Amino acid sequence: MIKIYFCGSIRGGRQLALTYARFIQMLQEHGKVMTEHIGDDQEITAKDRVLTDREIHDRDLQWIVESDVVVADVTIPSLGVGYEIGRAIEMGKPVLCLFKSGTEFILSAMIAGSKDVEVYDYQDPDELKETFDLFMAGRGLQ
Ligand code: 6IA
Repeated sequence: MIKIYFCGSIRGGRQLALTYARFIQMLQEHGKVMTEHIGDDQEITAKDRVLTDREIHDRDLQWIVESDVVVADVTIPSLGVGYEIGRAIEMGKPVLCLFKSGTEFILSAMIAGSKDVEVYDYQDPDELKETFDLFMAGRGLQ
């Protein structure tokens, strides 16, 4: 089973938490999602409040090392998500970025302009079902 690291904003803002939860559900059809908690506010506060920032950073980075692919919702600007994408690129991981159109947010040129990531716009998460199929299949991961 492939390992998928899903990135979504935490301290950057939680407005899209339900969208993250849907993406995680969809990705679970393809493999093990290392960061199931990103869609779940209660889980984040319950579990991660007992971890220090250093522990969160080191654990998450280790999960990226272990993952086959990284999928990031990049709609809400988040330092953590941007950092994870940069580290994943340096590790040579395939990175798929998802950007919700029609919001107040404008995607950073550092993501929109990177040749090392694929960016897909969506309005409803379910529109990206086929994209996930192709992305996973295209890398011979299924
Ligand atoms: O800068 P941000 O907080 O928005 O960064 C979010 C990204 O960093 C996510 O993709 C996560 O993988 C990672 N990350 C940041 N904070 C955490 C966290 N606990 N737990 C897991 N992953 C994290 C913070 C809990 C705290 C708000 C009580």
